[in-house]
Amino acid sequence: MTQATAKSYRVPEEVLSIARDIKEMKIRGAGRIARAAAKALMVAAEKFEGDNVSVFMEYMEYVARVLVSTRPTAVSLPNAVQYVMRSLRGATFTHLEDARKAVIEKAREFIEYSERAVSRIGEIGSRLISNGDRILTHCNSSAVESILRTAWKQGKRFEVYATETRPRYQGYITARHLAEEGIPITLVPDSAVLRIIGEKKITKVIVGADTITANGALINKIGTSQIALSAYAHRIPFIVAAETYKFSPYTIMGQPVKIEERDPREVLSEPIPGVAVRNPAFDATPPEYISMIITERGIIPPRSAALILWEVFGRQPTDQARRTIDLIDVEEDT
Ligand code: RUB
Repeated sequence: MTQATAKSYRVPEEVLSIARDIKEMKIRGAGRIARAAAKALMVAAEKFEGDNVSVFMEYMEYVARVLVSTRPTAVSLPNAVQYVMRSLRGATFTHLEDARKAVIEKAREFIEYSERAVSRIGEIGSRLISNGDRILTHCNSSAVESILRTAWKQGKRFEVYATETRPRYQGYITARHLAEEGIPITLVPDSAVLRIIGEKKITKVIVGADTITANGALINKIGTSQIALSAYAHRIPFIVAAETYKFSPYTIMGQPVKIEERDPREVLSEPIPGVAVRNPAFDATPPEYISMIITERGIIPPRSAALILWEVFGRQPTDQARRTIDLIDVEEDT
């Protein structure tokens, strides 16, 4: 049997290019990645050229696998793909147009939900911001930006410290966005965090999330756990902003979260002979160091993560956790 490829399925270039952009981090941040994946499934459904329902199903499953294979850590990606694909997986269609419509509707629904969730987190989280706050954030998170922007628009006055976030410097994105809003923002090296917390009397740390596990641990950009430890040492709140599709149903069965290990050249562009380089892109912060998680459904203590999973996924988490998928690399395959 010959191996199916993007070419044999005639996957549109627009879909493959979204997958490549996620892999190469031109599209990045857990929420954006999830919305881009839903959009890719929508485009794939719209542009499918055949007329056979079962070929359409196979083709859509193939596209889903390519998308899920792009980056391993943010659970928002498989959650978004699963949300859209459930429209096909649980149903029997006789007409291609009905199947196509089902995918397009679900993808649109996910994207709209996700955008509303980010702005709802902004509203809920803004209530926690007070005049005079000195807030530290790490990396670049749309959910965190939504909180800060909303609070600022409400007239609250505070200042923000953003870490550079080596090696990809996503902190620069945060700094630029907040400066555009007129929010006082100071960029600091990652290694200055403990010093800044003490010296500037930081009042709150707020970060985003790539994945929240069933026991309430946070998986986020590398360096997050060091910041959480520093906040804990100074007894200041460490707050996480996470839409509910960043909670991982897979972890209910104890499946560990895969930490993406990226190209060492992101750390050291010119290799030094005899020097090994590691470049893990994410780390895990245990629930003990997390004060609260702001979701679009309200604020929860980290230990209630399993309740969110139960509410959002119902009995499905275990079904999902049993699913194993063969990964397909978008670059090697196209
Ligand atoms: C981004 C990162 C962000 C979360 C949350 O990592 O760790 O904190 O994804 O972002 P990367 P958002 O740049 O490697 O994708 O709130 O925008 O979903």
